[in-house]
Amino acid sequence: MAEILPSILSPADLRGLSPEQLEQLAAEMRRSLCEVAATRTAHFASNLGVVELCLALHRVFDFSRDRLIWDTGHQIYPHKLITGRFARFGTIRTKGGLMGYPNPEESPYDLFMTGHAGSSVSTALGLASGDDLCGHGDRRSVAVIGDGALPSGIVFEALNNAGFLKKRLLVILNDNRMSICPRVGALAEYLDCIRTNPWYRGIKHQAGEIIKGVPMGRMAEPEDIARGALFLASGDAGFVTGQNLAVNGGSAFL
Ligand SMILES: Cc1ncc(C[n+]2csc(CCOP(=O)(O)OP(=O)(O)O)c2C)c(N)n1
Repeated sequence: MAEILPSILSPADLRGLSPEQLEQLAAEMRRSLCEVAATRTAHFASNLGVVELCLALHRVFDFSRDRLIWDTGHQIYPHKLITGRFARFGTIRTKGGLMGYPNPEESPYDLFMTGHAGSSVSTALGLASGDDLCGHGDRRSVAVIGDGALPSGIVFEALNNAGFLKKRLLVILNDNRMSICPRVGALAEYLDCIRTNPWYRGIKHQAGEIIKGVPMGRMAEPEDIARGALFLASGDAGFVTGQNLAVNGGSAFL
């Protein structure tokens, strides 16, 4: 029986939760996902893999003003659970029920109806550009994209454009080594290369050791936190685009 999840009517309700409560909430969200997947065909693994990421994003940003685009949109269930749709969550992917993808008619936290892979980066970049033009430069724009969608041509066009325009844009790569099937290709090999690079592994281990010594509640393993922090810390010297690209190995970071 979920105790915390029913009380999360909007992401603002996450703010008062302790690390332990957040951990419990993540478990309750996973249970809800399992209950749905037990009764119908639904996207499952991709949703289980972004529960902590979703909580972290909604804690750090205020998406009633900031912009969040989930690439493709098939991993949006945790986001739906904490943006006022828990009570109707049992109707997802049924006639007349919640959509299995973003739907602006359901919530102001879903900015566009999507389903095709690869459009998140250009959309988030467009939103950041529009916000700048309208004098809302304080709004942050975030795209979350999987390693399966990343090699899309339009993503590379958008990254190219983003590096040139130098907008305030955060692109989070959810690298779980899976697309619809195990991912293949040169970019996949490149990502594996980064992950196994001795320099990167060494510095991640060292940063993890430092984090272990810090007395604080955590939702993730110290090395996972270190991985997220390392890429977030890369700042303007960023990884691919000249912006920030955070790499998440499919589990929690921040
Ligand atoms: C243009 C387009 N081509 C193919 C698909 C089918 N498709 C659905 S999800 C997905 C990618 C899934 O992999 P990834 O982006 O790594 O996300 P994950 O499920 O691993 O979180 C694809 C190719 C699609 N939605 N749109």
